[in-house]
Amino acid sequence: MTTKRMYAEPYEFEFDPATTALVVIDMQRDFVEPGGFGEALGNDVTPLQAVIAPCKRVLEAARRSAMMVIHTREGHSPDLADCPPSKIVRGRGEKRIGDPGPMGRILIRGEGGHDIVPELYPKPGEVVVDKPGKGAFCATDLDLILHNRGIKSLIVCGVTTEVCVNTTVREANDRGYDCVVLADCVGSYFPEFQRVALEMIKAQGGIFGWVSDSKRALEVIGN
Ligand code: C5J
Repeated sequence: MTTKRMYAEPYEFEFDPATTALVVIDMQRDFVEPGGFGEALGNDVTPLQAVIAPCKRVLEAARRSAMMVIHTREGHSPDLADCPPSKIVRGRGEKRIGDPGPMGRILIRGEGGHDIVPELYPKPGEVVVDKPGKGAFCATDLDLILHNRGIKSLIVCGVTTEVCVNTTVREANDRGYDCVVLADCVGSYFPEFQRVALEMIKAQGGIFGWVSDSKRALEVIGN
């Protein structure tokens, strides 16, 4: 066992790379690019694009060090059988899940918008978890996949900080995983939510986990 220590808040994040996975949450065109689900909900997607470059640096370091890499994608089957009706109507927007958009049907598996941005595209051998909800453990095999590989710690990147990142970290924490969230590798449409969502994770002695950043992570991953 090799113990590495990453500078983090509220205190150092200790992990063994052999039992750690990098989890890249929902870096899909539907959230990050114009014309997708994020924009259909009324958001300006440009703040999320800033996350791509630091995520890519961490992803490449994880690949070089042979760390387990998991990508998640939020979305639904074409018949919407796995989409709660409440999720479809929520927001009362003009464009809804399943409607046609410039990148195909919004948030539907197999459509262009549902796919991961080219810069962070999964390599063969990396796990891709398709999830119908915000949390990556809800109605997926993620816990089983992590258990089978002996994973105990998660380094978390992706979007959005207050929705799918926060939900997944909370789910993971309740299942006994130690999570560190890299602040510049997670993004929100709202600066205030970005700040508060990260505060919530590390508050009360790390009630849900730790917060660090890509620079600190790169200092220890693969070294
Ligand atoms: C949202 C997500 N924000 N991936 N999904 O609806 O955070």
